[in-house]
Amino acid sequence: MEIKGKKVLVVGSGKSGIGAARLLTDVGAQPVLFDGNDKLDRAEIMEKAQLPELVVWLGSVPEEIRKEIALVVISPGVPIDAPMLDEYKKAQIPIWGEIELAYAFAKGKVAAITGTNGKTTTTTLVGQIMEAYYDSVYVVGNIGNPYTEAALKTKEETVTVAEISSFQLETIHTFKPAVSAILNITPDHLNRHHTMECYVRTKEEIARNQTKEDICVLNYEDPYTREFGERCPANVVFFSSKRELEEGVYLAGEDIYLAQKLPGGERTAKRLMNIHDMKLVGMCNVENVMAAIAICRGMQVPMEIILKTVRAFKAVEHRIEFVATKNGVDYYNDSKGTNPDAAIQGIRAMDRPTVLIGGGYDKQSEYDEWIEAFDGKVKAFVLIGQTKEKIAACARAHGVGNILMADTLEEAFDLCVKQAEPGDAVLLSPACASWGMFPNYEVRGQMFKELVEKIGV
Ligand code: UMA
Repeated sequence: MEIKGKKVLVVGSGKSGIGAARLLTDVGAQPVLFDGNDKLDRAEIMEKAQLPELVVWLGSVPEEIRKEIALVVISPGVPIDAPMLDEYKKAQIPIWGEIELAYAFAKGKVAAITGTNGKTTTTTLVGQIMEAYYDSVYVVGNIGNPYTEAALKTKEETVTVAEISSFQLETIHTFKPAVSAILNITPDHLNRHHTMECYVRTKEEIARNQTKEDICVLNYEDPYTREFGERCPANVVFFSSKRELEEGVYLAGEDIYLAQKLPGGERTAKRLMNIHDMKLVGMCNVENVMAAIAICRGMQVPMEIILKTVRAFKAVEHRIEFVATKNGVDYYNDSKGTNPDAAIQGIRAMDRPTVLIGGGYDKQSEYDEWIEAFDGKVKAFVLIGQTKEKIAACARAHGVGNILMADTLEEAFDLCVKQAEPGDAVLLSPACASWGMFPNYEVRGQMFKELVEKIGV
């Protein structure tokens, strides 16, 4: 689609909307930036965008402008079924996501990673491996760097590593990664996608334009992704933490192996590394590493470079991140535990009595499995946010005692400090998004870390 000179409505004035408006300006289109929140400050948006000519509308867009729109580009936070999009759908105006817009102007090859959990760790690791081998590498997407900010800098030899959320997958049309990966699929964002089936289908979109010349890396131990392997249009490479695979990357004992079929049909299995040779902890990270190995092999990176980078790789910020020991108590920031499944990994990684902070924005999740995973380790459970009553009721039903309520993270933190004794851990792993209390999980995690640093000062 030729968009030079055309009016393009960009919905959402966050990182994605600003990235999209900049790219559109650079390619000669006329972006109209719209945000549904009329309380925002126009001057602040203009300042962030650094586009003096940018047209910004807050709350609503006048009808005469709406009539001239040739393309709508939506931010990930805007659902595809948002009522404001109805008139454009009716008029058959194309609606793209920010990822689709970036892809339309980007060059080179893409490795795209999705999954409910482990996306950020895997994307960061894959990015570092690519950087160790290729000269031009961009790491973009849900990780916090809009793809549109990088797209026009890419060249034929560029490798783009993209973390892609289900929100972003709702609005791709031609996006075609050379290698895609779905790490796992467990319930999340059901308020947005309505049903689990819809959420699973949205995740599968990552491979929709791939062919047998492309690769899709899937988790053999996840029932949804294993089943998708039978229908996937790409050449599937499985990884498994539970069994020896005929072909793919798998864990046997404490060693990671790569099994391949040779052209003559003969199978070879090569030991790649011991899991204690890496700095990451937890089975979820062993799975992330196996996926990263499969992805990078699919992108033709030599195995010795992959393994060298894996061995040196350290945990990502906000993901079961050790902050400090204060008065004999270890503090961990797992603010990225934004859904029950991620928070299960957080509590499982603790090996001592733990004071746990949970709760936040309500994504209509169920908390039973998370609370069952406490395994008697949670000595005090401090709850915050919109979900605190729902989680408290669930915790009581599972026999968890010592449940404390707080209105703010600061208040919750003070309660934790009082409850924790030397030898204990304090863990922020909320099982909920931060929205409603914080702009994002990074700000929540940062505040937690600052509170830890202030202890005893
Ligand atoms: N808005 C509207 N109308 C709507 C919804 C939102 O106008 O119907 C406006 C809001 O008023 C706000 C703006 O849109 O001003 C925000 O847009 P956004 O929510 O898409 O946020 P961005 O700042 O553009 O950040 C997005 C991702 N956010 C979401 O998916 C909610 C970021 O992922 C991502 O890093 C960034 O693009 C760059 O690609 C964050 C996230 O929480 C980390 N992702 C979820 C997750 O990981 O679970 C999916």
